[in-house]
Amino acid sequence: MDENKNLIPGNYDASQIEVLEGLEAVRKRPGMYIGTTGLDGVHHLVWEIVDNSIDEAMAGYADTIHIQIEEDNQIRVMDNGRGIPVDLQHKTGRPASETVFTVLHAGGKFGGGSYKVSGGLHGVGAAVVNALSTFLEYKIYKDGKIYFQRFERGIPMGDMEMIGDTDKTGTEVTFRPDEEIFKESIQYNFERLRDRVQELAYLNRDLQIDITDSRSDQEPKEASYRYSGGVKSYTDYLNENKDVLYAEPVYLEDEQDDIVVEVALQHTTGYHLNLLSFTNNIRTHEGGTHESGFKAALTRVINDYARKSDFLKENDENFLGEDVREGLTAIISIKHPDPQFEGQTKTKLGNSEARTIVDRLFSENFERFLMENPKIGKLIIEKAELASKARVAAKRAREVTRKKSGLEISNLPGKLADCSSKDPEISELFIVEGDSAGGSAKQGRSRLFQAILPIRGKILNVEKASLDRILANEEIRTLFTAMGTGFGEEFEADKARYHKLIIMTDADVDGAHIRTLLLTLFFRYMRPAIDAGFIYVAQPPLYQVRQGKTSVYLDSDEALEEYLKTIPASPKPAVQRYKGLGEMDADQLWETTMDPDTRRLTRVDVEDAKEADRVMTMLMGDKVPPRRQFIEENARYVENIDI
Ligand code: TSJ
Repeated sequence: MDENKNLIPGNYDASQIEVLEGLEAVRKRPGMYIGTTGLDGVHHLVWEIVDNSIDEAMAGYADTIHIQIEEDNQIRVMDNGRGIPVDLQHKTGRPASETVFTVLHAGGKFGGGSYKVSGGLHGVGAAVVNALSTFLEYKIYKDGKIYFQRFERGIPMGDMEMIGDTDKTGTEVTFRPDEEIFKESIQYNFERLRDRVQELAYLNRDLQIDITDSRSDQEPKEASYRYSGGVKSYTDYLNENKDVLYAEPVYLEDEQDDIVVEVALQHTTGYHLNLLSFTNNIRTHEGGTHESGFKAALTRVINDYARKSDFLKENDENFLGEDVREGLTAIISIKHPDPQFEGQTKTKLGNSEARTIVDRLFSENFERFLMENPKIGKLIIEKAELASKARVAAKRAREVTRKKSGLEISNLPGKLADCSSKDPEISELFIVEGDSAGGSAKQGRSRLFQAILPIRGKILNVEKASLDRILANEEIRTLFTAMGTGFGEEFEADKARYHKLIIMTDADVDGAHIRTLLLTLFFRYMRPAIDAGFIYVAQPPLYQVRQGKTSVYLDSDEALEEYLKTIPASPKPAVQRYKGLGEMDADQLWETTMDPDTRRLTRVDVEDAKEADRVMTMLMGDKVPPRRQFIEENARYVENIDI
């Protein structure tokens, strides 16, 4: 092709100057287009490109996508779709494909072709990726030919060229994020990209997506996904380690006015709702019309079915939504030509017709499913029935707890040694394992702002227990009453009587187990307290070394070994290993673990609590194989664990 026709240098016209100005704007304010210039921004570029291939697949023209991370963090995305149109456009005289990569917001709406449904909160287009890359090259396989063009920092290095023949069709784009823009790092996190690739494969049934990582400074990695069950397979995956009420997830699907809805659901024997909703492959964290339609329709159809099949008698009350959702895992995926995203984080679907179509899907298909599968219908209803009974019992128990949870000390549990301060900001509640450590803690504490609640043995495992049983547990009731916050959905963080809740357990496996149990409890029923940063773990030492008049506390075998190397051989150091907090006297406990000037506390974040919850689910769930595997892998650490 003719050199002089290049955008740069020479042959400027108004539209080409506009193009250059557009690219310059993107490089000047990258944050405006992709949010951040951290690693998230780098990953954003990848999804920006991959979304186009997903769109082609959703339109039914592609079924395979490859993503290759290559040397120097260049990345290649390929699909076997129709290939981006290459025809010359009247207005600009440029090939449509060049426009895609140089004009902001041109993607998908050129060359006459545009998609009904398009992925992406992203959707800022390939031109933004191009502008923020040191280089970008495309190869288009189309009509028996291969077309090629290269850009550097968004600027064409030549016209599109025909470089060969082919019998394939598809699009291949290779680019490298510009470290002048992404100053933190352009090192992709393979695992993060892989997890989203897997999610995309679940959300787009039968679409094959491969991802490989062949950067020479890392281990080679690869993953490949294709699910013929789509969101139904996703539900299976989410329930992999759980006990399910019926073997196969229920799958429902409908299409109307170019809106596609898919729902998969399966009840487990657990107590928690796990509901994931998506619109055009984007997770709708804040829910919206599709989710509320789902909840309303599920409740209505199950109640209707329970009446028709005489499970609910004339005078029985209807099940509430929370009853039919207890232990439910569900995925709602909707593909919509014109989604309206609302809410704080723009992850709430606003389209009212989404509610209508989900509602219809349930009225027609779920009702029929229950009629045709009465055994499953019975299991679902029996589960709802148990849930509703537990709900009524819990309400009664809660009323009792609430009456007892006034702020007057006279109403507080007897085992609690409260502090004298009434100022939550400075007040601390130590939850201490065992009566003897509890005794030392009560003696050693600063009574002004430190309260002590000893708990005995292992508290009830919250994973296996329903709400009414959790509340019936003495130890747990005491804890919630002492905190003054209520719990679960009625939790009120601003009622907290202490802004530090400190878990103080032994530095052994049993201590770790009790800590895991407590964190699981907080994760499930006091989540806002974790978010508010109220939960801490105390770090008691493992060793005390005395030599002459000096005494030093140490945390680990390694620290002990290191320390012993640094001190003189005589007089002979005396090493004491604390098996439990109970072995420390009141002064030692104060000095090592409770005194704000010398103690070490670790604040618990949601990730810590989530991990505890995950371990707990595995250890305590009814499924034996994952539990056995975990115990085998961690035999060294869990030899004493009592499960
Ligand atoms: F974003 C992008 F441009 F960089 C990009 C686009 C990157 C990658 C990896 C793939 C794609 C892409 C685009 N794959 N498939 C398509 N298809 C079209 O653009 C296309 C093809 C044909 C027609 C038509 O109406 O004939 C319409 C379109 C939108």
